[in-house]
Amino acid sequence: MLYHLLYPLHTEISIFNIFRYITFRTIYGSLTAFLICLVLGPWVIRKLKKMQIGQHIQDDGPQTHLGKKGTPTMGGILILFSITFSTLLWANLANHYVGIMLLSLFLFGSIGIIDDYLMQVKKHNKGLTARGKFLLQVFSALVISWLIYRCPDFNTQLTIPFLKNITPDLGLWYIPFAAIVIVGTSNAVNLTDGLDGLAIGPIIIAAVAYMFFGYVAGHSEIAAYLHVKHIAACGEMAVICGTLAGAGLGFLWFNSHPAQVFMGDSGSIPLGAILGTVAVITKQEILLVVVGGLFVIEAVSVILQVGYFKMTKGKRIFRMAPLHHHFELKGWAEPKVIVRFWIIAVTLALISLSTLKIR
Ligand code: 57M
Repeated sequence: MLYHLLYPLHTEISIFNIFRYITFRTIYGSLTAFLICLVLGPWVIRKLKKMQIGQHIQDDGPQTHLGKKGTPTMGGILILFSITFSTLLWANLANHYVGIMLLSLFLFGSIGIIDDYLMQVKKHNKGLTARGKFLLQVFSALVISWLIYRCPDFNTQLTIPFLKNITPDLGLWYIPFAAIVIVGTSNAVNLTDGLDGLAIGPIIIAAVAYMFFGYVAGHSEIAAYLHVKHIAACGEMAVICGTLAGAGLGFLWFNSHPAQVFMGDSGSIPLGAILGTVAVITKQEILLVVVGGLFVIEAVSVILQVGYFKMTKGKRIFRMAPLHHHFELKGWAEPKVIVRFWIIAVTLALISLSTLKIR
């Protein structure tokens, strides 16, 4: 909004020229989202407590989690509001990719909110059924992928990390491929969200990495220098990733151990989905396996554990899946697991950024 309201005035008031710059809008977009979370956080937590939206803790998990009973959940709505408000304020709303990102946030946010609402407010045992939730995610992801596919400046070639000359063209198959990326990331983030700050930390880290990818792809000279496909409209992804990182930091203020609030499905499902969406738009879809490598590790630990458990009728590879529970049961203190997982996420993000140069 500020871009549309103030930038046109730059011919009379030259300082408004600054609203043209993506770097400026990214920084202030992230600060705005951060401040909204920080200021509204205590009020939202009080409201959630008043509405008795408190986490039920399963007693089959690590015993240390029993003390978390009643911690308000659904804090994701605070993140969703901050990202949306800040994006509306700082992004170029005429940019088609900005619209698609907001739609992705809305569709997946609605799935998460409905799930939490049924579980927390209606006290409906497990919220949406796993099948119902999955079908809604697939449908939403197909809509988003189709919209991206239709964008005139979007191509359906894959970017293979480290190999700049190999770019297989998926054509129409790009739509189901992109949908798998989006649904997969949404669910992997959801599985990771099981310790204080464990999911939001790597989300912030991945958002910062994609902020760079979006900026580079959107800048004709830098893109040419790094041999990255130039997509002018992609630059605005930096602004949105900035709002995601800022909102994430603001939420972490309250979600850091010992957490005063959990994000719930209202947070984990849409945040994973918009990471998947931005990876597709910036044409760094496959690299998401590295950028969000921590989410992949957590999801793979569940697949292996469940598969092995079924095959062997009750035997386990890990003490408990997802992997963070394994380390907890080995006796690591919760903050140690969290910070070590963050360290892995930062390392993976750095490796992924190096692909801009090594190719
Ligand atoms: C949701 N939810 C957390 C919170 C958060 C197939 C199976 C592996 C699925 C998996 C599962 O259900 N995962 C998805 C995980 C829960 O957090 C809530 O859920 C939201 C995210 N959707 O925002 O609202 C608990 O996590 C803890 N938490 C924190 N801090 C946070 O900031 O401490 C969350 C956020 C919260 C809180 O304790 O209550 C969760 O873990 O339930 N299932 C599992 O993860 C279960 N694993 C399991 O059964 N493993 C089996 C295999 C064979 C399937 C095994 O390894 O033996 C574990 N979860 C629980 N008990 N609660 C283990 C058993």
